[in-house]
Amino acid sequence: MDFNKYYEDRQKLVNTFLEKRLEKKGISRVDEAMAYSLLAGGKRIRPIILMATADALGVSGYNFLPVACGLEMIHTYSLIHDDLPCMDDDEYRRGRLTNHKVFGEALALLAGDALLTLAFEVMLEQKNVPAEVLVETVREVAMCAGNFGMVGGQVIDLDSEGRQISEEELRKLHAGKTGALFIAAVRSGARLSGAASDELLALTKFADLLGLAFQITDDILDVEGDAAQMGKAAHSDEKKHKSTYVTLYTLEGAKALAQKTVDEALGCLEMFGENAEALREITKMMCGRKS
Ligand code: GRG
Repeated sequence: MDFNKYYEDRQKLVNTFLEKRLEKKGISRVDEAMAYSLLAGGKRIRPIILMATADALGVSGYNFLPVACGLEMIHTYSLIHDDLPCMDDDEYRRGRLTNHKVFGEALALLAGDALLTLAFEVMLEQKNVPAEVLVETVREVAMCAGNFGMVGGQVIDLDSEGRQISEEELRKLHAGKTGALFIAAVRSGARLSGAASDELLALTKFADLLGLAFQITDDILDVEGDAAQMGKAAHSDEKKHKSTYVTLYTLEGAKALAQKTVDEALGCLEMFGENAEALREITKMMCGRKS
């Protein structure tokens, strides 16, 4: 398959959907702050994973843009809040100044809140799926985004600053902070496509391993990127005294673990045959693998 074209086509569709949806204005200037971050590029990985999961089940992922784009709104809200001074205090995101640097802290906070709530409005605009399937899908997305998932993981992250944590804690941290939205993307795509229970099970395992492999790769790239830039192996998370897969296993150990995890993730897709080609390519792209 021409994966670059596959990815670009879907990226364009997501961008167009998001732009159009934001044309419907609210009653205040918060709309500008929402659009600033939501339309600032971004790889759109989560919505594309949702669509590729539907494709793996033989259903066109194009059908599920509202739910897919809702996930991107939730992701963008989390980035805006994560960048705030009370969290990571970042200056740049997606190649431009962070939301609070441009609009101030109060408006950035509210832009994140409004994106989170708009996400649920947009997801519930999804047509052509049975109401009970949509309700269950959106309920699961909510769970993945909140204290059982992304927010919970972020809090574990805050609590782990300045100390080494165990592998178990690190796994829980990332399973929540990063992994939960990947699980939401895959399970939403699967549910909306009418997946059978064995398919849902295999895809959930795949999503869990994908999130883990993505995080290990991110930790490796963080070290290698900083080492290349500064000629030494002290990287940003290490400087903040955070535990990473590299601090836990060494660089070589983390690379071996990443490879094993990617292989296991790809193994979960075997039952879907050729239809899962896009999901395989996405996995390799996210985990820096050539083949
Ligand atoms: C504030 C509730 C709350 C949660 C924050 C997403 C997050 C949780 C923190 C962001 C910091 C971070 C590095 C998280 C790990 C996940 C990750 C690599 C996010 C970036 O996602 P990409 O690569 O970014 O998909 P784009 O910009 O392409 O969408």
